[in-house]
Amino acid sequence: MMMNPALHSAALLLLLLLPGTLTQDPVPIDVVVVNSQHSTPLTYPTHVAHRGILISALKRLMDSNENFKFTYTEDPNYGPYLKSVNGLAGSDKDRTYWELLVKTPDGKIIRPNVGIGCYIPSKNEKIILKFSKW
Ligand code: B12
Repeated sequence: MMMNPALHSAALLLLLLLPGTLTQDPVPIDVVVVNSQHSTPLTYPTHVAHRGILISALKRLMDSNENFKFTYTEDPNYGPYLKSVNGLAGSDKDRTYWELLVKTPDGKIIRPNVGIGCYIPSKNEKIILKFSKW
């Protein structure tokens, strides 16, 4: 049986478009470390896979840049908890922690309601790791 010509060209178009839809470009982001003890924030340009989670970008950044390091603990309910950045750890005694903030390209600062294991960064976001008090 012959294929309908319109269907045939639609199928052909789909085949041509498929590689582009299957492979997605990495998403560029900045990781910004803010610690009031340092006057200027440190900015690390990096990237995350399309729809990838923040912790994977932080791990890749740590592997590729000796000036960035972080540690985390595993919470039984909420997953990875960001414990230290560049050698400075949050402490229950001092009521300090690394707060996760995000500056979107339009300049808004949001405080995600999930941690580094769940947050999915979008293109050109500044991921702010801010040493804070609670
Ligand atoms: C108090 C609290 C905090 C305090 C904890 C201080 C302390 N050591 O006691 C501080 C201010 C540090 C905090 C921080 C954050 N929190 Co909080 N926190 C809570 C809250 C209100 C109560 C937790 C509690 O004391 N439970 C009672 C104790 C007995 O149980 P527990 O299991 O031992 O509690 C521990 C965990 O909850 C852990 N914890 C607290 N927050 C978070 C967040 C993440 C991602 C992880 C892995 C662990 C964790 O700290 C508690 C004490 O050790 C809950 C909401 C709720 N009502 O449960 C949100 C909650 C757990 N936090 C939440 C979030 C999102 C955060 C932040 C990511 C916010 C941000 N954008 O910065 C950060 C963590 C950043 C990081 N460093 O990884 C979310 C987690 C949701 C999710 N699926 O990821 C919750 C559910 C609130 C919400 N938005 O709905 N948090």
